[in-house]
Amino acid sequence: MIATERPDLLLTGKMVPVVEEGVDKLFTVHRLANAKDRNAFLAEVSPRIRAIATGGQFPVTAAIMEKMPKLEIVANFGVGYDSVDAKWAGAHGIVVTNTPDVLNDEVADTTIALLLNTLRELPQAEKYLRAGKWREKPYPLTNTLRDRTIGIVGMGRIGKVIAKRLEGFDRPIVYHSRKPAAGVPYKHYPDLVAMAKDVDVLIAIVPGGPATKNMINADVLKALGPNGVLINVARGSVVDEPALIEALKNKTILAAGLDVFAEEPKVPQALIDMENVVLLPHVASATHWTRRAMGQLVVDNLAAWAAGKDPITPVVETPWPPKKK
Ligand code: NAP
Ligand code: 8YV
Repeated sequence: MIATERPDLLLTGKMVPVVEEGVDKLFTVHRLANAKDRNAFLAEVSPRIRAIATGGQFPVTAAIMEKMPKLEIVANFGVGYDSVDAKWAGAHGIVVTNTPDVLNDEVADTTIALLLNTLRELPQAEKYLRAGKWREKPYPLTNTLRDRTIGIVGMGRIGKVIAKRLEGFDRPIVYHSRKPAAGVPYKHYPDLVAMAKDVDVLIAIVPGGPATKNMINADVLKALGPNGVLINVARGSVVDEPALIEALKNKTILAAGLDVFAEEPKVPQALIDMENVVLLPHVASATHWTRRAMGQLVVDNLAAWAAGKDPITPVVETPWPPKKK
């Protein structure tokens, strides 16, 4: 990029202030959120777009990118970039960046909170108190973490931090991933059903996308069994949602704590109506501190590219420097 030029950037939705303000300093920003007719807006700006800042609410598909012949970078707000067709981008010389590591602690904290809330029914108990029912009789006794083995599905950046926190609970920890993770002391299961048979808690923290779609299916839930608890902080697509609803209804498993859903922000009424679930609106990283850090990394990636430097956190599908278009 030429230093004095302000490249055209598409902002696909409303973002945290650090991104909104950061991109305004460097780019000519085209805000899709302000468009009355999104298709007409995209048709008009696409030929000029050289950079996209996006946050998962707008799928950055091959069809979108191929209308942008000048596109060079897609900066994703979030470590998971399953809403960006990174493979297509990589094959067309476009770099995709994400926001790894800066959210590990927050997501791990939320995962532990969701696990304990699911087992100890703390949201339900609070609702009970507010409804004045405590004056009638004590809240019933609940399940516990005390007698459980925990299986983590995904032992990457966040899975490792979750495991570190869980060590403080003195419970056995095992994990599933395609390859054993270097340097971790826990037992590795290459087979998810085999691990589900041996544990009482499954915590999902793998990427979304075709390779993990519905990997937690009816067979896995059956193997987890009637004392089993599923915690999903990964992506809704990782769990076969209808199979999960059936498993919760039929007591094939005991309970679930879910931060993510197949068709966000839609949550199946069947889940909302259930007592043995705790449901969160995709908030695992949603604090001012962490979202600011994620936003800063989006801006830093874009600024590095705009200054002709290497993007800071390119994803594996888009090696840097890029191949020619
Ligand atoms: P990461 O460092 O890339 O780790 C991913 C882990 O998943 C690795 O252990 C990987 O091991 C395993 N994995 C990948 N594909 C797999 C497959 N097909 N089968 C089994 N295991 C597989 O990613 P991270 O930074 O920990 O983030 C993980 C994901 O968490 C993100 O992609 C995002 O979707 C989700 N997330 C959600 C929230 C939220 O708000 N709820 C927040 C942050 C992240 P192998 O490659 O050896 O299989
Ligand atoms: C964000 C996430 O909520 O990083 C991720 O993969 O799922 C979350 O941290 C999301 O990306 C915001 O769009």
